[in-house]
Amino acid sequence: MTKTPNPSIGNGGEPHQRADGEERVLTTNHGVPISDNQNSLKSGARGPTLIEDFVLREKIFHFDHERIPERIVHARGSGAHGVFEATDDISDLTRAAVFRHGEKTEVFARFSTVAGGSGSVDTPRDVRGFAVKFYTDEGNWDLVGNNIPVFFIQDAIKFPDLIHAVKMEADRGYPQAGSAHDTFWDWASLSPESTHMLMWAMSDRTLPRSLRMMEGFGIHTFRLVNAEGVSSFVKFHWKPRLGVQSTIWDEALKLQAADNDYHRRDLFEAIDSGSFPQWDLGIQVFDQEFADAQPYDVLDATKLIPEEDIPVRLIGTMTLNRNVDNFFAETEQAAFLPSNVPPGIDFSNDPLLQGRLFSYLDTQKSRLGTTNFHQIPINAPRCPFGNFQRDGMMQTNVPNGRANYEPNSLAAHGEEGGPRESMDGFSTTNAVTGPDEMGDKLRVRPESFSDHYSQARLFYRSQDPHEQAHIASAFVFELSKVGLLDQVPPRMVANLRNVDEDLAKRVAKGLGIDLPAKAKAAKDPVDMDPSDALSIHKNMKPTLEGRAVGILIADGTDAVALDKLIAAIAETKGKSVIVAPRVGGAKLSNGKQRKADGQLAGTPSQLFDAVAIIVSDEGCAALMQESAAVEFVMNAFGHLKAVGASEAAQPLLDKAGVEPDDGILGIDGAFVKAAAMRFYDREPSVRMLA
Ligand code: HDD
Repeated sequence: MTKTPNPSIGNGGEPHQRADGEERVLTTNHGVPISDNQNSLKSGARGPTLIEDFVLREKIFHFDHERIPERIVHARGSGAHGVFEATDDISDLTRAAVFRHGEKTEVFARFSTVAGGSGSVDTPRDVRGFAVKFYTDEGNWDLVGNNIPVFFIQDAIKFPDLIHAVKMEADRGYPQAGSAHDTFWDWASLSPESTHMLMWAMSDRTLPRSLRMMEGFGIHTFRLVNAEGVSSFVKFHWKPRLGVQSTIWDEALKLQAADNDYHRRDLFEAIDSGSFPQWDLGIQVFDQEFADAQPYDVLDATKLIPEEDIPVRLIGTMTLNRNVDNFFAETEQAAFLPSNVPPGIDFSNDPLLQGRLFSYLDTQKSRLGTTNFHQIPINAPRCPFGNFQRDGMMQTNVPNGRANYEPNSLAAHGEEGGPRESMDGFSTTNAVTGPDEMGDKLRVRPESFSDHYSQARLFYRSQDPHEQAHIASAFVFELSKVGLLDQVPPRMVANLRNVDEDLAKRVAKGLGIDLPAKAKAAKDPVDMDPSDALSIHKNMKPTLEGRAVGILIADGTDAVALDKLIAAIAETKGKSVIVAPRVGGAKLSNGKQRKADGQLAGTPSQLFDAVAIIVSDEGCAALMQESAAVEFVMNAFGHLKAVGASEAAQPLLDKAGVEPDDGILGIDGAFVKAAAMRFYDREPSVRMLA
């Protein structure tokens, strides 16, 4: 379905005011043509600048105000436009137009880190935001989630404390974009409800390989409401078509040095090259009877519903197919509000969600400066919209007539009476369905929210041994950065004893502390059946699609072998990136110069999913003198990647400490297959894990 232009937008309904390349006269903001934009107006060639110079003053005045407050959380983000197509008929569950079978809806998605400022790096250990704005025919729906299906806290009133604790410390202004510091772990160790989320945060989920390879989750229980007003509970999931993939910690650290914009660049370049990332939207639908039968509360955002209990039903696909034209106008000014729901989607009483319904509307006023932020093109609905709200800062609408109140009878006099309420409009579902959902005013946490450890245990025990080792090691690393507060690491380990004794022992050993007494749990944890869906490794997609192989060449590289490898990689939809010691590339065996995509010194192997080294004896000898070449191979090996090498490259592999295993191959089909995988069994030979 094509969308009609929105007459409420100041630029005549075009969602974007594009600046095209046609030659136009440079003017002031008020349209006065400018004859000299390079020199300010002075009294004499070397004299003082005149205040009369409105060209200078306007230019500097505007520049002085070009920044707006960054988001208090999720300040660093990357966005893209796309389309959502509903692929299943769920009209029995919801009347939302966005889910009409075959319906196509424009979307804007923004992915973010949480703790760092807008200029921070892309690859810290951090949760990723996964926010999608659907411009539906019935108004905007914002699904503002994360790449992890649970959250740190159960009640919105704790959010400012969580965020103050995790962001840079108040007095010293560091660390930026990381949780490995005193205040975060002080707070976390005193907040047992965060334990489940901490297990996810310490897993490789917080080290995504690409924004295109992350799952997304709406987290809260929401409601779907059908045309008869009957509601069902629902949890939303995004499943990436490229599979879920993460980096490992050492790789993430080195990525920070290699490319601060690793994820932003990856997303932009993928879309730019026509390789459009896709996610399937899935739902877990359940009723009150199911909710009542669970050992956890579905209104508690620190809990998930195992996919083995309620399978995820795929109902649509999102394709991101257009980069933003302007980062500030679109990505920075995008305002997401969990309170944006169209008819057919509704909230539950999850107290975290309820608090969010207020916070996001409120924050936009301080970030974007006006209650009219919804008129900014990236935020404006694509369907017609209007009401009797008027005026305010930066009002860009020019409503006609006298109708700015309601009810009115102006139409009876032939005047414009304005919009009317609709019987089909949003109506709130009767929210009282479960026990304790109405009654006395109480400032309490329900008893059903008191089990903080069972699902943390479920998550840990659902991981494979490599993933468990990564979690234990991440706890050790993070807690090792707690500098001044000696009481914090033992207190955290005391909590972990409720999750898994072995995990607690590994962390204590890694920290070199005695195993503390087990923390008293508000409710004793129970063993749940492990869920394979929670593991990345058990669900790895063996594909090179969307991935890149770095091919290191040097003078004398076999031209035929190189072309053959590039063709084989392209066949699997992978990308080849040629790396050479010099910017100009290398002279191949056929005497021809082959241009490189990246110079070795600035293109380390952490940027790739696998590496190949195709060199002659002469080329290998030259690379042996380059520490960057040795590190290229050493890090690929250390980051558990496939390494394909021509025979002549062996001395370089030896110098880099590469030992034979299933991932160390020649330059052939077996390498291309292996390039899509990671070799976790290699890890104990390259680093000591907890
Ligand atoms: Fe939040 C931004 C996700 C709890 C208050 N949040 C923000 C963004 C994402 C999330 C993805 C960035 C949106 C964008 O790209 O602009 N937040 C979550 C999730 C939560 C959550 C998945 C729990 C399930 N948030 C949460 C609570 C509060 C907030 C409990 C406050 C009570 N969040 C905010 C905020 C932000 C925000 C301060 C900062 C910028 C913005 O809203 O627009 O209002």
